[in-house]
Amino acid sequence: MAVERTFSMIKPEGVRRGLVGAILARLEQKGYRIVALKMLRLTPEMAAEHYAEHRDKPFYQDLINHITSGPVVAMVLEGPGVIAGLRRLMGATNPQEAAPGTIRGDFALETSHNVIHGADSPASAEREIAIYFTPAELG
Ligand code: D4T
Repeated sequence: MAVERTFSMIKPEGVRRGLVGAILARLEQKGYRIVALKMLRLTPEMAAEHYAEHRDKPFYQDLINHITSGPVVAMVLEGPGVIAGLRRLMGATNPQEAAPGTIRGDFALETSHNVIHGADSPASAEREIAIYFTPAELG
């Protein structure tokens, strides 16, 4: 079976605050392989596609405004159990509830600015990878 892979993104405040290196270091130290990596600024169309499942949520417009407010770092990570493992490394969605030692627990305070995204299922991972990367970029 192919090695499991997932999609992750360092959100604009993570880039703005200079946390890219610290966050990538944690992911690599855990043992995950960075298969593809790019910095880009999301268009409103890409943001809408990424967050389609949240279209009807009250926080949707703020989410779109925020995620398009500056460059993000998008990546594909590979490793055994990486989808659930990345979610554990990220910590709870609300950083005030995220355990110390997790990325959100150590680097964030607000749900709207929780510094990192990680796909929550194999289907989401594949859907999100296709928004950001071409097959050729995945080596
Ligand atoms: P992502 O998708 O960014 O990895 O976050 P989670 O998977 O942990 O959380 P989510 O899908 O429920 O939320 C997506 C995104 O919306 C922001 N958000 C969420 C927000 O601004 N206010 C809220 O009340 C919630 C629930 C944060 C993450």
